[in-house]
Amino acid sequence: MKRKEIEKQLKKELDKDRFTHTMGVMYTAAALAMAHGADMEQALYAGLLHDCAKCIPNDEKIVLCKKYQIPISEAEEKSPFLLHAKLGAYYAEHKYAIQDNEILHAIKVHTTGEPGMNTLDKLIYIADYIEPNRDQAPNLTLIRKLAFENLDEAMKQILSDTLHYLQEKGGEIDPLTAQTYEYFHNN
Ligand code: DGI
Ligand code: FE
Ligand code: FE
Repeated sequence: MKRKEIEKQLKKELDKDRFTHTMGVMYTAAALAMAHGADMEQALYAGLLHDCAKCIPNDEKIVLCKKYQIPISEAEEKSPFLLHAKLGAYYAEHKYAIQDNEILHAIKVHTTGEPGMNTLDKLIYIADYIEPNRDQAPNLTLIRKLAFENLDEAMKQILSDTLHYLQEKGGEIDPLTAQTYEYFHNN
């Protein structure tokens, strides 16, 4: 589907704040692609679709993953909201007819990250965290600057802050999040 058509559809499927966030991620990802010489079209599509499954109720996410034979990890069973990433990649492919596997992969790993993430994966992960409507996270001014200078340094800082946040609020840490932290801090 064309970007404008997808946008129109998402405006109906997402709540107002989520749609505003989505547009913020789309344009921030595009700006990051410009800064780092990456493919802007891929960044726009992945940014636009990254949270397309976010507004489905959690119990329904589990039902839908089973229906589409999307594997549910132990961490996702405990924190079903995490499934919006995998389910989002599924919808991007099957509902929004995205055939580019790199776009689908960036959507799939946008919440936990993954060791060995490629440039597009990082652009989306970072854009999701720094888009202009975000205002809760610590170090946002620093991370926004880092993001346009060095993607790996921005990844490091976001992963440190995310792990601290999860430890403080007692959130279940998905092993993938911990492995991604290790990957960026030991390479
Ligand atoms: O969907 P968004 O809110 O735009 O952003 P997201 O998909 O990156 O989700 C952000 C939330 O995910 C944030 O509150 C931190 C949380 N998160 C990231 N890694 C993990 C995690 N939550 C749990 N429980 N476990 C994780 O490993
Ligand atoms: Fe998300
Ligand atoms: Fe998001």
